[in-house]
Formats: sequence, C-alpha cells, structure tokens
Amino acid sequence: MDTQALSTAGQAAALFDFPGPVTAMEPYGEGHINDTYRLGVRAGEGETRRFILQRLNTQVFKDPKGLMDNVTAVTRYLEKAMGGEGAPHGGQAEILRVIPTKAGENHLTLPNGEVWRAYNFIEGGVSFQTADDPRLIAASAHAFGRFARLLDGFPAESLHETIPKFHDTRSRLADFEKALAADCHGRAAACRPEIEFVQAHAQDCAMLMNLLEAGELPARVTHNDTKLNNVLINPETMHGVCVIDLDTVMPGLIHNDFGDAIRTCASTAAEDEQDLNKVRFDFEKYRLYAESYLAEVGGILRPKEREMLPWGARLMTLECGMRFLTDHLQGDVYFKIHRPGHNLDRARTQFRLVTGMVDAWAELCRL
Ligand code: ADP
Ligand code: GN1
Ligand code: MG
Repeated sequence: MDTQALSTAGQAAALFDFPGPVTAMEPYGEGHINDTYRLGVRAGEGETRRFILQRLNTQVFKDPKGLMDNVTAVTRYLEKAMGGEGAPHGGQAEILRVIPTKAGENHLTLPNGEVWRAYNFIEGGVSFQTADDPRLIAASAHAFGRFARLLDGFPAESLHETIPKFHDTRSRLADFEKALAADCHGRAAACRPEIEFVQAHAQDCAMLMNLLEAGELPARVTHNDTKLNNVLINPETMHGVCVIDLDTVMPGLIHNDFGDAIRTCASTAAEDEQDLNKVRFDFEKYRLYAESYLAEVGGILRPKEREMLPWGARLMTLECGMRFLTDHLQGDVYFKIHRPGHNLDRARTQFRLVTGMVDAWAELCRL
C-alpha cells in the first residue's frame, strides 16, 4: 500500500466531522476515477461506524466546488423525495449523505491542493462488477429508474456541468480522432481493427445530440455513470440499496443513463474481459433491464424518448469503447489501469457489445 497516499488520507480524515476518532482506514472499491477509502470510526463506547473518504480526481473534475454543491443539493432533494415513498421493492432505502468538514464545508482542500470528501458508508449493499444474476439487472434498473423519477422535479438548470460535453458522442469522436492523429505513444499500429471499428460507426455518433439540439429530446437530471457497480445491492435480498457515484449528475439525456447501464447489465462478461469469446450482448438481459427501467420511468418519458432508447444503448457503448481506445492511444492518462493494454481490452469488449446490438437491432427496436 502507498504509505504516502495513506498519510494524506489520514490528514484529510482528521478534518472531517466524524462522530469520533478514525481507528481504521483501507483502500476500497473498484472505481476507475477517484481514490476511495473505507474508514472505521469509534462512535461511542464499543461502537464502530464506517464511512467513505474519497480523494476527488481533480484532473477529471476541474470544478470540485461546483461538483460538491451538485452532490449536496441532489442528496438533500432525494432524501426529501424518498421520505414520502418508503422502501422500494421491499428493499432497504439508504441515502447517501455528505459528511461535512469540521469547518462546515462539503469538501476539503488540503494545502497540497488535494480535494477530499466524505460520505456515510452504505451498509447492507455491495458493488457487483458483472450482472451474472438476473436479479442484479432488475435491482439496478429499478434503482436508477427510481433515481431519474425522483429527480424529475429537480431544477436541472441549477446544476453545474461537472465535465463539459461528457456524453456528447460527437465530441468524444473528435477527441478520438485527435488522439489517433497524434498517436503519441506509437500504439495505433497495434490496434487497427479497433480504430477501423470506430471509423465504421462514426456517422452514428451525432444521432442523439442532433435530436437534443432540435428539441425533439429533452434534457433531464441524469446520473450519467450508471454502470452496475455504481448501485449498491443487498446480496441477500438482491434489492437495490442505494445509487452512488453522483459526480456526473447533470442535465443530460435519459438515453445516457439507460445506455450506460446496458453496457454492463446486458453483457455476459466483465468490462475488461480479455477472452472475447466470453463477451456477448444478451438480448434477454437487455429486455429485463428495459422492462424494469420503464416500470419506474415509463410515466415520465415522451414517446420519442422511449423510441430512441435502443440508440442510447448502442451509442453509450460505442462512446465508452471510444473513450477507452482514446485513453489507450494517449498513454492511459484518464482511467485507472491495472495491467498494460487494460484500456484496449476494455475498448474491445465494448465494440463486441455494439456488434451484438447491431445484429439484434430489429429486436431491440421492436421491444
Ligand atoms: P469512482 O468515481 O472512482 O468510481 P465511486 O464513488 O463509484 O468512485 O466509489 C468507488 C467504489 O467505492 C464504489 O463502486 C463502491 O463499491 C464503493 N463506495 C463508494 N461510495 C460508497 C458508500 N457511500 N458506501 C459504500 N460503498 C461505497
Ligand atoms: C468511469 O467512476 P467510475 O469508475 O464509476 C467513468 C465512466 C465510464 C466508466 C467505465 C467520471 O466510471 O464515465 O463509463 O468509468 N467516469 C468518469 O467503466 O469518467
Ligand atoms: Mg464509480
């Protein structure tokens, strides 16, 4: 374990308003962006409570204050909105809460520039990396669908755009083309098939953004990072417990949230599976996610939004693959990697899934 990282985590932890002294701290979770620690805090005689402490990735999030103001406002709104609804599907409804610093702020900036924040630890739910059990798919769809429904009345215009053009697939394509032209690590030659895959699908990238700009699709408050491990699920009841990772909550298309979830929920393998024979787009998983999601949001969607949902799945998966490939060409500067070629492996699984969706396109549109 990196002792220097742990020591700044220790310094940061001491400045949050926890109910007692921190007695344990360990790196936690499998996110690709922030550095996450799980803390034990002595809350009273013989009582230990757990918390999450995170160092925000400020290369990725350039406006940490705007981001934390979003998270604070959205979690408060959700807490009120959920109050009236009770626990969904027999599951326990936990709420993510921002733990303030001792100075009463929603985040902390250390003298070295690092930005830290803390949350309550959501007990009783865990992150799953692959959707091997259909109950995980339904749980995730209900949790994210409910999230969108509860935030339907939230004033979208009050949110900061935490990453500009985050799901503008056209701009992701332009970023890819720039990275390819620069090829600053000389990696392009070894990924010709993946590059050609992007080029063959380039004309699709504008589809949803054009409809947004023409006013045919509305911007809503969306989560924008709805992969399976961003909803905590109770491993016994298999019910969703809490939606987490609110860093990218901003105005967006419902298709972003539907599509980004399909990438993980309708795949037969992990996002970084190296054996592509194991990676398939599974139409039955897609159907289950779509039906469970629509059970929550069906009532708020316009007909055009509903009609275009399959494009959400196709474009978000293509976009994510392009982002992984771009990062591979740029030398792995954005997503955390754990082995050489990790981002290329991730890009390949996404392109495999897009191919599966294109093959099943008529069925997707019929549903
Ligand atoms: P990243 O942006 O790096 O993905 P996340 O906020 O998603 O960061 O956190 C990474 C992982 O840490 C999550 O996938 C989840 O497993 C765990 N985690 C994050 N917040 C909490 C929480 N409040 N309670 C329990 N686990 C959490
Ligand atoms: C990142 O933060 P995390 O690991 O939940 C990324 C998503 C990607 C995802 C791919 C802020 O999600 O957009 O879809 O990796 N988050 C950000 O696994 O870029
Ligand atoms: Mg995450």
